[in-house]
Amino acid sequence: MVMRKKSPLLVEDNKFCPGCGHGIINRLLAEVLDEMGVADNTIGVAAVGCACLQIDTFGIDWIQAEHGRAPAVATGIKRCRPDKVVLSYQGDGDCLAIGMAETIHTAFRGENLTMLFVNNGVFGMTGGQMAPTTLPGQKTTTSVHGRDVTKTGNPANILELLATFETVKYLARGTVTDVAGINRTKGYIRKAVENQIEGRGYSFVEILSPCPTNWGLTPLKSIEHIKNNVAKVYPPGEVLNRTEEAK
Ligand SMILES: Cc1ncc(C[n+]2csc(CCOP(=O)(O)OP(=O)(O)O)c2C)c(N)n1
Ligand code: SF4
Repeated sequence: MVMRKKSPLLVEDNKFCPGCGHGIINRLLAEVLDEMGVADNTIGVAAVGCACLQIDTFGIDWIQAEHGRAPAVATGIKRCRPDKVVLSYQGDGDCLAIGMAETIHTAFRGENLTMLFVNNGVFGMTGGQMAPTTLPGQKTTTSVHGRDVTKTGNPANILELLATFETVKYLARGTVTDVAGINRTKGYIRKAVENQIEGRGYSFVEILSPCPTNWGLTPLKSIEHIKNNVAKVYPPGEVLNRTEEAK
């Protein structure tokens, strides 16, 4: 087996639970920024939750935004410093619950930004509460009998919604469940960063990610759960690419 060397941007071991998808996604983002030679010129806007645990271990400049406010903070930074690569990194509780307004309005405005959205179906750090992305029937600490869609609605599909905005230029959904999926996800992240550098406008990449700790599953069972259940509700792939017309 050939082991790939870790990106020099990952300056310390990460703080995520074993089997957590954030660690893989961190590595992909680090590889992309490193390979593109833009790490020194990048500002990451971290959210709250486990989605912010990389601020000490991932060697780019980070700022942490209040819960849900990452797209607004990223907008301010990018407008003041258009020469910087600015990206946000959010979980689903952050991006689609408390921060839905910021997510929508940043897309409406078509900011020239790269938004990364880690969908693990729960509020991870605070104990696995139901999120807008929780699957129908999924048990969480706030839906102990399983999510009842007659009371809480269906899982939010943000890519379907954003695809209706003409200001949005690039949308993709990746997975981290196997090597092919991980490689495709890296390609989506790279495209989303390239789009910003080329001034093509708003790019948003969702990544389906395991949270074994709150799902009560082993890391391997968590991967199977994504393949067999989560990916059926949230099909992976490139959803929208208007970057040709944006050139
Ligand atoms: C205004 C505010 N409300 C609530 C919290 C508590 N809080 C911290 S992390 C978190 C959960 C975040 O979940 P998610 O965005 O899905 O990220 P994950 O932990 O799953 O990566 C919450 C509710 C907070 N920090 N600030
Ligand atoms: S609680 Fe879940 S999202 Fe947070 S680090 Fe652990 S596995 Fe990852």
